[in-house]
Amino acid sequence: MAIARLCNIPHTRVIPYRKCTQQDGLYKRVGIKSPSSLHQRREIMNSTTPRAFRAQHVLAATSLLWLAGCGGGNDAGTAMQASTAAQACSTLSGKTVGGATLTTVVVPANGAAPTYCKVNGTVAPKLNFEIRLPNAWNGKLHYAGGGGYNGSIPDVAFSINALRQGYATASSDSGHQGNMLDASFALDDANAARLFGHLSVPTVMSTSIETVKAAYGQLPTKSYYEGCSNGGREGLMAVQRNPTLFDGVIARAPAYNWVGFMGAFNRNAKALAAPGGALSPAKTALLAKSVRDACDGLDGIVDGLVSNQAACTPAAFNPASLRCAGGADLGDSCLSDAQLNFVSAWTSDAAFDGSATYRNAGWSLTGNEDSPTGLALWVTGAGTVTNSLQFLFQDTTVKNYLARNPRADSLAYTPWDQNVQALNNMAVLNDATNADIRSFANRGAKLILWHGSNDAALSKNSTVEYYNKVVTTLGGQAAAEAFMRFYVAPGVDHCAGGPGADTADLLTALDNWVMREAPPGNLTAQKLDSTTGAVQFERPLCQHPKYPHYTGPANDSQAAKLAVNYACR
Ligand SMILES: [Ca+2]
Repeated sequence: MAIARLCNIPHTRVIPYRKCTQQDGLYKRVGIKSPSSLHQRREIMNSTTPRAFRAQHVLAATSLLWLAGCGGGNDAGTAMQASTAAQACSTLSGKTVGGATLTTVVVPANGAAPTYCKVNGTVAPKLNFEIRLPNAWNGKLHYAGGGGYNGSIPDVAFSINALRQGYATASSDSGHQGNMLDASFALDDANAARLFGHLSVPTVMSTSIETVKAAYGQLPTKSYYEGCSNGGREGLMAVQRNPTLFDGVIARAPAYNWVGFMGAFNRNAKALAAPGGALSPAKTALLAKSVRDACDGLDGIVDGLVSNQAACTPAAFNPASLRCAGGADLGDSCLSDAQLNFVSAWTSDAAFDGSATYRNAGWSLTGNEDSPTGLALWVTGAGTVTNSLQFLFQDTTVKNYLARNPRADSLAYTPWDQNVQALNNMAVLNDATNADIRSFANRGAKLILWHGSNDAALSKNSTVEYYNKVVTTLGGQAAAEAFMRFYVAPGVDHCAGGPGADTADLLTALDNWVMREAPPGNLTAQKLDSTTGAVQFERPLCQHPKYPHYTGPANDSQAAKLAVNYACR
């Protein structure tokens, strides 16, 4: 899921840019209270990088392989070879590729965004795509995935990093038009539901490959994908169902277990909606501080980040220690039994009838529950659960996939697995839970997983589960490491933001792996100033299950900012 779509910034954002405008768009469109009224807006905006700068750091990525039999405009591939964006636009204007008539416009350089040729078209009946062609093509194709329930073409911000490196980049609205929180397309448009679930990426890839060939006279040499949230799911879906489509995939915070996490969203919302269950910002701050007090130093430095999350066990911090005397709500210094019931639901696994894959791993306590783009935005609604994104996502899912009734009350839809056939139908469309990805691995393709440890939208622990299942299915760690990496970014929120270091160039790491057989090891992540783009601090981006442990001099704030003073343990 991703916030991005609302402000027309794909959710896939790469580690670096932000939700800035996204948040604005989100709240506007959904009509819920803006973070400003929740005392969050300033912090959200502060955590955002300017658009131009943002673009510079996008990770996105993608690219493609040809899908034989798809698309196929009869004049594709016959064009003159373009060498600049203007020439590409001239070559492609008015052409028909895969049945889609192309319109083109040269978009001049703007800030960090280079000049590019913007190519638009529609695969009938209404799958809108956009392909961006740089001035100097590097021969490769990049695909930037969507966010939430999609519904609009991801903003160019998610393609700028790739464009600057010379990639042709592609994106789509996945076959319906609307806001990212609205699944009504799935109620009565089976084709749109299939496109959203798993068909839009291979369809658009086919058209994109033909378009690239028409522009440059040759097929892309490599194709990469990158997406976050639903975009991460789309990437894993391609790995599982179209294993020849990409040479490399970056799946960040993947929403791969759609049935399971939507069920967990429903359970979280019910716990918060129960009498006395609402969690106010003050209570959330109490919880976060209590976790930090117990666990911040377990990674060698008290820096506001609980990087050694695995050590922050109930023995180190037990939420029950915050219980109000007698269990009733006695104010901001304690949690009532109803509020502790929510914490229990939040942190425990959920499993549903119908399949062993209909499950969700509970969220860890992180010490950063008070991040403005964390629990308040996604789960508690700052005390009003119906304002939260989890509530809104599960609500539209109940209405349009499960109850199939636009007037259904999602909080009264109990239990979540009352209609296993409905769960099965949604899983066939949207679940990317298959861990047998040998077809992808055996071709030599590469997969990079990434998840922020303070992700309040999608549980990092669910990605851990998928990673572990793949390791088991592929026959062990060595076989898995031959084609897969998994990085966890401490203190980073959903896709980006939060107090942790959220910026890393995964696209370059992937490309070096694919092109030069240089497997990525531990990487370096940065936290950038939202205004100037200056590096505020850095941390190692460790391969799971390692975390960055401080090894530098004590009480040295400058040393604490440098990745070299941490070791992945
Ligand atoms: Ca720490």
